[in-house]
Amino acid sequence: MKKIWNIFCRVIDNHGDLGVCWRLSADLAQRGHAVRLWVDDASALAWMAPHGCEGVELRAWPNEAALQSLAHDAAFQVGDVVIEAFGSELPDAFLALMAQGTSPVWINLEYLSAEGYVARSHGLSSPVMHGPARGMQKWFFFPGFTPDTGGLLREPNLSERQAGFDRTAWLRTLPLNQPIATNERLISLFFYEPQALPELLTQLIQGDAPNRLLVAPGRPQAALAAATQSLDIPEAGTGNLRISPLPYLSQTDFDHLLWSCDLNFVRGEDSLVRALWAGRPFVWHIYPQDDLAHHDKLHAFEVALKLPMALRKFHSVWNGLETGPLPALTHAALGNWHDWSQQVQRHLFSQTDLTTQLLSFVAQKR
Ligand code: TRH
Repeated sequence: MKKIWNIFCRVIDNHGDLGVCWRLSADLAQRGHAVRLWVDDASALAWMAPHGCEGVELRAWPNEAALQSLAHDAAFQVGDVVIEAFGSELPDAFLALMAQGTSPVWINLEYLSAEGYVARSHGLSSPVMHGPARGMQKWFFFPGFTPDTGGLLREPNLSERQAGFDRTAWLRTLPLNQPIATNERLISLFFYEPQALPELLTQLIQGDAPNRLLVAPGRPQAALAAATQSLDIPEAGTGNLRISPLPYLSQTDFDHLLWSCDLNFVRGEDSLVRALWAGRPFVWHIYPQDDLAHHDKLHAFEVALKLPMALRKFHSVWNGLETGPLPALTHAALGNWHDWSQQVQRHLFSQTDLTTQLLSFVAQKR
């Protein structure tokens, strides 16, 4: 049955908070639900989702005046579900609206991790003892990589889209500074500022095949410019390395990029999941935390998905947990990582996706 969902998203930094919330909103809408996405900074949607999505209503994060007018609007109903993404803390006046009449199912959607606490905490609730939502329950929903967690976002038509994808035609649509040659190994770059970047470039310059880097805008392009400068090489590459900056792509085209490359460097949360669905070799730059909590998170991920040894080593160096050298990106290594990526893709595809699980969860709680 069609439900009304409210998803609350605060953009902390980077693009992952909005990226995940948008994907979830669009997935729910495509399954026939009505979604209000409340965001404090929706500017990145101009490139992430330039055409919007039918069924998703974009709303500004409600300020005092907006909340007052909602409270006086007899036609406004909170609806069936409220999702507080990543502990985004709902305004008190909205909590007061939720407490009126039949309360919605209130869910805190957490960050993705393979650590043990995820399965232990997934689906637990916490009763609210104070404030305008006193007496209500808040449920904790944890995405994860195993069936005892909330799973991963994967829209129902994903394999169909992948089966119908024309790589050559799509690559031709990219506005590149130099055309791609047929024998080039394509590598997408989306990361923060990995210290091993100059070492990677040096390795690719001397590599066993011509390499083309397709570099995402923002921090990746800035980090790459700093690295080429430190190595004193041209920005467009040298030796077996060619470098092409990319514009921001829509989420749909970002998927296409990951499906087209022989190796994807991804980061954060959402691009990691999309790299897993691509079934191609990838290296993850994990979001760094000041207390180094990301070290355990990376380790748990490596264990959960049984990364091949050389790929684990690559991740340790890439994420600054070990010093170099980076394992060589040879044809043989990439072939081995490719086989592993395909296995992981199949394995994760066999599990129930996050939105399907969320729908059953809400149906049980309401
Ligand atoms: O941008 P991120 O580093 O976001 C991070 C993580 O989510 C992290 O866990 C969180 O704590 C932090 O933000 C605040 O990486 P992520 O998660 O991959 O999000 C990037 C989004 O941007 C993803 O939805 C893909 C999208 N994207 C495009 O749609 N087009 C593009 O061209 C690019 C480069 C990205």
